[in-house]
Amino acid sequence: MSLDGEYAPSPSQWVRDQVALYESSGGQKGNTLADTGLPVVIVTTRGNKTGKIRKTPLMRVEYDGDYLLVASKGGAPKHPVWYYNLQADPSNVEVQDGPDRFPVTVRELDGAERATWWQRAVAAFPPYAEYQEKTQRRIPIFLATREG
Ligand code: F42
Repeated sequence: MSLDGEYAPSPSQWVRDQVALYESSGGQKGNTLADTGLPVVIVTTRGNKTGKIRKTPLMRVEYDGDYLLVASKGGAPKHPVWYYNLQADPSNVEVQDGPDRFPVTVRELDGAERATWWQRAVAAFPPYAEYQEKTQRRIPIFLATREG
């Protein structure tokens, strides 16, 4: 499967603006979260209902070459819908980290592995802990490993 096709920008203006700046600058601009200065990656998926290309900025959580995708959505009561895109097609996902863009395969984490990676996520972006406090749902996290 590929990730060619019609790009459908986010309905959130600040999100689609960040994606546009990130991509147009080759990852040199728009690569941090506003006033935090903390690094951001762009995750590309295929919409599991429309088949359109979706691009989602996420906080950069990286360890030993692997990345973690945290479906926090600020602690909202429902998962972000990109969660369902990952579930539907876990081996058809791309990550852009600064200038580097590469295909990954994702899998949702559970158990001890999840606990280890959740610590790494909170270390990279402490508000994740507050978001989890804020919602009854368990925030899903996906390990993204490079292909090949
Ligand atoms: N969100 C996080 O969850 N975690 C983060 O670490 C994070 C960091 C971050 C940093 C910078 C920034 O600018 C944004 C950041 N966000 C972070 C917000 C993130 O980029 C998303 O905006 C947020 O997680 C919500 O994701 P969402 O996929 O729920 O977005 C909605 C608003 C959306 O785009 N909806 C579209 C629409 O038209 O309403 C549909 C999107 C879609 O994928 N549709 C699928 C399709 O088939 O096309 C169907 C999906 C389905 O099954 O319903």
